[in-house]
Amino acid sequence: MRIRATQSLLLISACAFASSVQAAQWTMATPYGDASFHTQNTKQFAKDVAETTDGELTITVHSGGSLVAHGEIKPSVRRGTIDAGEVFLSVLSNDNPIFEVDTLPGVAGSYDEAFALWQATRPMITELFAEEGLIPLYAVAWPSQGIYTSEPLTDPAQFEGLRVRAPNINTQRFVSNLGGSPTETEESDIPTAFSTGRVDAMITSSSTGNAMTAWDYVSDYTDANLWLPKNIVFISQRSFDRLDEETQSALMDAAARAEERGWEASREDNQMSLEALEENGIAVSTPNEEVSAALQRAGDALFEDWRSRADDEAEQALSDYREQVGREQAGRE
Ligand code: PCA
Repeated sequence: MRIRATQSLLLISACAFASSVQAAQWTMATPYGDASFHTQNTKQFAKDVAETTDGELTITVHSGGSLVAHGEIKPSVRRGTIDAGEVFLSVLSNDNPIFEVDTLPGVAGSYDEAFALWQATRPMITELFAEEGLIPLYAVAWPSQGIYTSEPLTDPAQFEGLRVRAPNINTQRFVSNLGGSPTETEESDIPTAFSTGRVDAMITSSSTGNAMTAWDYVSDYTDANLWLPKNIVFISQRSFDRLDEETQSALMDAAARAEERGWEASREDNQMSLEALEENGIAVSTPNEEVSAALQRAGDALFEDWRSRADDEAEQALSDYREQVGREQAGRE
């Protein structure tokens, strides 16, 4: 009897040991800091995964570019150095113009349209990621992009020579089309870019303005509703294949919940951030007619440039989207 008890104890501890050996521990990198609702959502996703898999999969999220620089996140997941990553989707535009379709003015001007654009482009984006051994899990939009300046933006001539911080190549092109001088700067480098006098203005969202305490550097926010760009969260196919089926499906379920929660959080964060900007002395306004017309011209040129680079599949995804939301024109409405 005693011997049997000891044997079963041994058996139990052997099982516990085996399952702890099998439990997967993933590393994930995001360029955005803890003040961002994206990072908070992603950390919630990791928590959700750990809970719903009973610890079979734990994901440690390294935020603020602390582990891997933004440009290295996708290559690192591809190589298997890390298991998962989050990036600003449009920074991948050198790989394919479809990745920057969400940074074109006049394509999607509301959360509903931005979500429909994600649905229409998701199959193509998933295919392109699969070619690199990657699986997209979910994507979440930032609030719409606007312009931060250190004086009221009332005349398009103010763009002449203005050094504007932009988060991706397409936004840099947009700034050039306006006559400004663009600089690509990571979100986390915004305070330094302003305090060292490298930039005078920036294009980003209410959320990033708030998270980066824009009132320390600028006085005005022109809420121009330029576009609603997305972050995408993805994993390595190889890491995924090593999970058992139950864990895989818990992971995918948590990803679907993260997507839903993230879009909601984005709307809420937009409201909250606009209020925070105003409370801290930033004058928030919408563009006047002259500025609007200049933004429209710069946007049209940007769109033509995109078309000249996009392949048939990307064009098709865009026209599927347009058909779905009943939006014919490239122009802003
Ligand atoms: N914030 C990020 C991406 C878009 C946004 O609103 C940034 O400015 O870098």
